[in-house]
Amino acid sequence: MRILILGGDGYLGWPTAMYLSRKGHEVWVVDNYLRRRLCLELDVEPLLPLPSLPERARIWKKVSGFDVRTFIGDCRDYDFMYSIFKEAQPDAVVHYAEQPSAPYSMLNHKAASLTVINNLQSTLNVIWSVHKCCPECHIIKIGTMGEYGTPEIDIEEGWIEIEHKGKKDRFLFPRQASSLYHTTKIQDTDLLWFYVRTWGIMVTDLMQGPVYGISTDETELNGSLSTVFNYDEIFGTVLNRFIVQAVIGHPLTVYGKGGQTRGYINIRDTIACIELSLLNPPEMGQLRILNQITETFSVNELADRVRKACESLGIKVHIKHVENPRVEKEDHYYNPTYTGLIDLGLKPHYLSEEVIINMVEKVLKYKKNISKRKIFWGVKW
Ligand code: USQ
Repeated sequence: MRILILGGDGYLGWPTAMYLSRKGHEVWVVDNYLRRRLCLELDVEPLLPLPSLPERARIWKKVSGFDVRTFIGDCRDYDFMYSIFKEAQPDAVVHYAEQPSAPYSMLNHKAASLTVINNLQSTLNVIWSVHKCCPECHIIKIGTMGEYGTPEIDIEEGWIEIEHKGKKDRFLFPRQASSLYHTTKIQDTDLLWFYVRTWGIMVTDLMQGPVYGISTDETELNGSLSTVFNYDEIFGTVLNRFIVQAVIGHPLTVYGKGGQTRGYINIRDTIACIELSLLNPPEMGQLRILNQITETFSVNELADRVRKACESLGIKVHIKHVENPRVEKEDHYYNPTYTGLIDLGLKPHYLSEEVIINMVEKVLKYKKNISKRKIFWGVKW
C-alpha cells in the first residue's frame, strides 16, 4: 500500500513509518515539527537527541535499505495537504498530526487555542483532501480512551444501543473528557462521523490509552533512529515518567489518591494495531471504532510495578502522592471493552517485569541527559 503518515516525526509516527516501510509499504511522512517546537519553547526537550526528519529517513535507508519519503509542512494548511494527497493518491492515511498533551492544552489560552485549532483543522483538512483527491482512501485516526472519560457504566467499543420511550437506536458511546486536549478528540470523532454519514468516507478511529515504551525493533537498529521520548510533565506519559523518575531516584509522582485507572498499551502494540487496521479496513461509509488498549491499571498499580521491577535491579524507589494538579476522579469504576483489535489478531505485549526492566536499562544509558527540573511543575487544570 501507499501510506501517508501525518505527524510522522512524533513518538508514534516515526516508529510506525519505519515499521511499515520495512513491511514493504510505500511510506510518505508529513510533519511540521510542532512537538519539537513546543518542547523547545517550554524547555522540556526529550531524553534522546533527534536528527531532523529527512536525516532520520537517510539513516533509516542506510541501515535498512528502505525508503521513507519526508515532507515538512503543516496539516493545518489545506493547500499543502491537498497537494500531498493529490500527488500521493494514498491507499490509507494514518493521522497522528495532533497536539497530543492534556497538560499542554490546559497551560494557558494560547496553548488551548493552538490545541483546538491544530487538532480540528488538521482533521478537517484530512477529510476534505481524501474526499477531493482519493475518496476510497482509508482514514486511520488516533483518538483516545479519554474521550469516554470515567463513566459509572461499562465502556463499549465506540457505540451503544439506547432504548428510549419504547424505541431503539445506535449512537456514539457518550463522551465526556477531562481535558481540553481530550475534548478536541471528541470533536474529531464528531467531524469524522458527520462526513462518514454525509460523504461515505472510510474511517477507523482508534481509541488509544496512554502509551509506554522506548524501543521497537526498528529503533533498536541504530541510536539515531530512536523515537522522541519525553519524561516531563507536559509531554511524558505516566509510565515513561515513572521509569525516568526511578532511574534518578526521584520519588514517583502519583497524582492524588492514585486510583485513576486507564487502559495502557505498549508502543509495539500501537504499531501492530495500525498495521491490523490497515490490513483489515472497514466498509466504505463506515466509522469503525476500536479501543486500543491491552490492559488496565490504576496509577498506584503502575507505581508498585515500577518499584518492584527496580528492586530486582537494586534500585530503591520511593512513591509520593502529590496534590493532583488535574481535575479527574481519583477513585472510580472503569470497565472498558477492548476485544476488537484482539479479534483482528493483536498479540499483546503485556506490562511484565521484564518489559519494565528493559525500559529502565535503556533509560539508564541516557541518565546524564535527565533533568530533574522537567519532572514536575504542577500545571493546574
Ligand atoms: N499521572 C500521575 N502522575 C504523573 C503523570 C500522570 O498520577 O506523573 C496520572 C494522571 O493524572 C492520569 C494518568 O496518570 O490519571 C494518565 O496520565 P498520562 O499523562 O499518562 O495520560 P493523559 O494525560 O491522559 O494523556 C496520554 C497521552 C494522550 C492520550 C492519552 C490516552 O498524552 O495523547 O490520548 O494518554 S487516555 O489517557 O486514555 O485518554
